[in-house]
Amino acid sequence: MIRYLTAGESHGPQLTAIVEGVPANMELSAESINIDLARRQGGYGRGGRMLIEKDAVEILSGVRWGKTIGSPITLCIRNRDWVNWQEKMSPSEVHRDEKIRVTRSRPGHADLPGALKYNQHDIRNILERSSARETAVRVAVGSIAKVLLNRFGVMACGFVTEIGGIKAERPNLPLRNLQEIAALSPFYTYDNAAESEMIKIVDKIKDAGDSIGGVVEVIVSGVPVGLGSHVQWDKKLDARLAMAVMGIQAIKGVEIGAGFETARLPGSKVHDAIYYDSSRISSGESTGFYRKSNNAGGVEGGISNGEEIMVRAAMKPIPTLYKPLKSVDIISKEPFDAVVERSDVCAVPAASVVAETVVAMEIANAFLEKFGGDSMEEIWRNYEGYMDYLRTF
Ligand code: EPS
Repeated sequence: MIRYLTAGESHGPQLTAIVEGVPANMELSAESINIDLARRQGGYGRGGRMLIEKDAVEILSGVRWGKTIGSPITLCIRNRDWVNWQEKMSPSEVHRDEKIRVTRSRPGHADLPGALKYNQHDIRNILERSSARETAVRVAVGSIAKVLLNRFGVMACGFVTEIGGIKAERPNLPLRNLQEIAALSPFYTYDNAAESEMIKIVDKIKDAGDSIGGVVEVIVSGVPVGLGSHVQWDKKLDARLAMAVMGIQAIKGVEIGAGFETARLPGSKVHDAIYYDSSRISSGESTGFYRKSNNAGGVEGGISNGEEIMVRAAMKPIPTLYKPLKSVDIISKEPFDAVVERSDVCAVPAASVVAETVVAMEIANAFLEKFGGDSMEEIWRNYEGYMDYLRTF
């Protein structure tokens, strides 16, 4: 199984991750990871910081001559803004300057609970790490998982499906086509009509000095039946996906398949009937069992059922507002109106890329749990053996 940790502050020198458990002999390049990093930086509604940063990953260990070697992979993304923060973020005592302390806690951020918890009287010591800047390196990590999954025909794609109440309709097209449409959309959505409404609402919100949230969706195709397990709560695939997605900054709700809608419908309209057609096996499927609907979102009893995995997440509006919100100074205890100099109006498109990559990491881990091996060749043998067995079931 793959495990990883990230480190780094938003205005520190770099973001770092150490990723252990990636099998040997997998082709991996910085260029392929950089494609996802660029996607995360794009999308309509980003603020001034994205004009400064141009994220590029450096691979510092674990890859040799274009292939993984089984050792921990170290990833690094340098912060270009660091040149402006070297003294303000210096690890050295000589640069201490109490005059630049941040004491005004911003509602909706980790500022106040973090300052109280860690006994910090400079909120910068909290906000630097709670910042969504950290998601850059999480995308780089998840991008490795995508490469692994792609080798086995598993594809994860993130989309924006709602901005400020404007909902996108999913066209009846294969995932590959949806991905192509979203790649050309400034909102990373598959519904062109909804997209123009989304642009209008973000412009309006920006002019009003406000911010706006939305819903992102990750669809994963090609996931074999049998990942995750019903036998223990923390082995359930849906539980693991929910944790990974909820771990993204500003996410306030997660649903699988029809999600909250299942609470409003009778069972006959919720559960997906099961059918069997043996000719599916001869046309390349691993099993003849199939469904005509997918309200379960590809997971039954915590186990993947062979249908598309579908995860959706609600992102709250970014809490840093140009429009002041009431708060209290942590030193003087005086009330003030929180003001900011720089923020994104809407980062939902970026969140769709982050969600895509963290979902890919969870699926990859469940995949390795089932088919695990130390090299890609060993995983292939395990995977093929299981597929052969499924076809004869
Ligand atoms: C963020 C605040 C902004 C965002 C940042 C997340 O940064 P700054 O304070 O430097 O203007 O741009 O997002 C990123 C830098 C990024 O790469 O996504 C925050 O407070 O979370």
